[in-house]
Amino acid sequence: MNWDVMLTPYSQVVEELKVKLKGMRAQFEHEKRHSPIEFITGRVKPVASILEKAEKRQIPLKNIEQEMQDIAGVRVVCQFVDDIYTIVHMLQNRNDMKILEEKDYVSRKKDSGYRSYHMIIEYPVETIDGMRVILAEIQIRTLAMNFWATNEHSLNYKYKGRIPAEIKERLQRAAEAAFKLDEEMSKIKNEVQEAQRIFHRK
Ligand code: 0O2
Ligand code: 0O2
Repeated sequence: MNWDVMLTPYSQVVEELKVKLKGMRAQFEHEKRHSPIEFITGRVKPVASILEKAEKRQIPLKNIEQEMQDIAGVRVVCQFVDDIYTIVHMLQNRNDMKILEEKDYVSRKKDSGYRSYHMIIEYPVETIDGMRVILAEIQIRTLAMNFWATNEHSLNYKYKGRIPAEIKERLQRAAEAAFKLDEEMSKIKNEVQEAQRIFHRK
């Protein structure tokens, strides 16, 4: 497989989605409204990770583009839990992507303690050989959820997916603490936003 050629449209998709999401943020800022988007990151899954996941899930290489949905991935990080659903609704109303699947791990966390809202989309991209429809994953989460997931991801990597029980327990507690933090911040959201508006005017 020529990975460079195969992955080119995927990086095009990641870049286009980042531009569009950043455009949404800029519009909120210009209108002096609270932006539900704090920042955006994106990546094309590295070839080694694609191969590893294909092996684990028993996906034949020829089916990868249909069956592996997160080769192109963008992550939208927000301040407040409400913002997640604001973004979800905005994405649901767009005409430039088709949502195939939604997983709400925000209201129902995974066993690991992971919280995030996932969307699998079909996104059309123009290539020199014509239009192609590419699968991509959008993850939407708060700063607190992101903090937790980033650390848990590193530990999973370190322990090759077999995190010791004691650390797992700590992660569960950390996940609860992150959730509490989101809840508390939601309660003072209006205060925080007013302060940010005043700060922005100056
Ligand atoms: P990119 O820009 O897509 O190549 P910005 O224009 O604000 O989105 P900038 O000015 O390039 O980004 O730099 P910044 O804000 O320092 O962020 C550098 C990268 O780190 C960006 O990813 C951010 O999305 C990401 N990032 C990670 N954590 C944070 C955070 O807590 N706050 C902010 N503002 N950014 C964070 P990209 O997409 O690779 O950058
Ligand atoms: P990477 O390294 O981030 O690319 P499922 O079949 O539902 O069990 P599936 O189809 O992979 O799993 O979808 P799911 O559960 O929505 O997860 C997709 C991605 O979400 C993962 O990609 C992770 O990025 C993130 N994710 C899911 N669960 C966890 C978790 O417990 N902890 C952390 N830190 N991230 C999680 P990859 O390909 O696994 O990994």
